Amino acid sequence: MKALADIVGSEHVLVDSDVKASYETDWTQRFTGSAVCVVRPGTTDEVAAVVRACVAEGLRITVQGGNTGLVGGGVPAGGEVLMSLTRLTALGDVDRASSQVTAGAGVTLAVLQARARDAGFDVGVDLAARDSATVGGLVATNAGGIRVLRYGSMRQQVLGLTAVMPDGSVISRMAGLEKDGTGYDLMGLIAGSEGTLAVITEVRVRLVPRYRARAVALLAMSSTAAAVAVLPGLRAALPSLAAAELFYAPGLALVRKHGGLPAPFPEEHEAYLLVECADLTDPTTQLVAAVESADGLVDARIADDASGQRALWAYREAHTESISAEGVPVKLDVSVPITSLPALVEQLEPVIAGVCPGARAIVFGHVNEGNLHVNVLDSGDLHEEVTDAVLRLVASLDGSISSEHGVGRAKVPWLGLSRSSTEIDTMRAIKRALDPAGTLNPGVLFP
Ligand code: 2HG
Ligand code: ZN
Repeated sequence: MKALADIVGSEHVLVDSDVKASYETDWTQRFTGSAVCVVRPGTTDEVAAVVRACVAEGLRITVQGGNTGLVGGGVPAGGEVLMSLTRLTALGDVDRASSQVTAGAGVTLAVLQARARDAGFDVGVDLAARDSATVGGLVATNAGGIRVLRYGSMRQQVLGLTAVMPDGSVISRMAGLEKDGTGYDLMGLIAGSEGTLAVITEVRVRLVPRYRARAVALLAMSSTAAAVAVLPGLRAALPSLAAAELFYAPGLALVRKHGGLPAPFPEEHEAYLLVECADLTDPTTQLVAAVESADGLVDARIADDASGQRALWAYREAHTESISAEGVPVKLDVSVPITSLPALVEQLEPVIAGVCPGARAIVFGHVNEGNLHVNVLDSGDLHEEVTDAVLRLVASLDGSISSEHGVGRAKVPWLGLSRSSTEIDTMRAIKRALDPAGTLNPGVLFP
């Protein structure tokens, strides 16, 4: 501890159990583990020195950003040094010539968005945890969110990284080169590696144009299949399409209960599709024209002003918090080929009821990517059985057991459902090559 205090200052080494506690449990309250201490470096050099000091002591490190991850990847298994990166808040000016900005790993998404928007740009990734989720965590988990349809996931926004390797050496490629054909894509490898290969301390982020003119529609659809079928037409007719989100009556009921929100429609419907367009000029007319003749459309609400749009988005964005207000859910973030989405939705309930009759499934997600967030409440001590049943169903439909939240600790035993043994061996070989001592994020990703 003395060695760490010498590097970061004793005020940034937390050993008191009350002070450590908030770092040791994840946002969902499902995952918890005790750290020998929490260390809060403030620069890349300090991160590198902390890593070297831990290696010298034979200590392992759990890396944490905003602690908004939902698979337990940012909390220790037990006995690690927990390295929190929230003090890495340096944020550069927007570089207009390249449409890029440099952000420290601890900058929150909301702060990054504000910096981009002040300069007439925007960030290509957005998600409900924007006020706490950090740039480093977003890259480390290759976060997705509500704009993937238009701009891709976080990895696609990364044009440069500074990262501390497991031996304390530093890789820094921050020139923001749009093209770089010099060998292996190390940045792409580190992005999405869930802190198992390197500690990201700084990111060169791609910015996108800021489109102020927005239109949001909440569509009541006759079925999941209808919601899926409407998408190709929307994508073709609306180059300004920026989001397409799916939810159902049980989730809507929880959001209304906990948020005190009015019913969006006089009647309950099979499926709800929230669509947003963003453009230089008002996209409302095009959006209305594109949706009005859609098969399976039962009712619709369109909002062309900011407060109406926020009100419609609240039905979708308040899902996570409303579910947690009911209890600690089993969170299963999965994706299937889009054509299999209706089959997945149809089979979820009977499959869950088969292993845990009293459980309640709240399902919502990002329809364009075939990405559903299956949240299961009231599963008692059957969360492993529920997880197993749902992930096997997903695998049977050629899906992925983790779409955008990562594997973390939560899904380690099921990795083999989505990755072949050759793939897992290859990933292990990379891990061994870069981190032979297993210093970074033990217990995450690999068994
Ligand atoms: C979202 O899409 C997040 O809102 C959270 O990925 C999903 O709470 C969840 O299960
Ligand atoms: Zn999501």
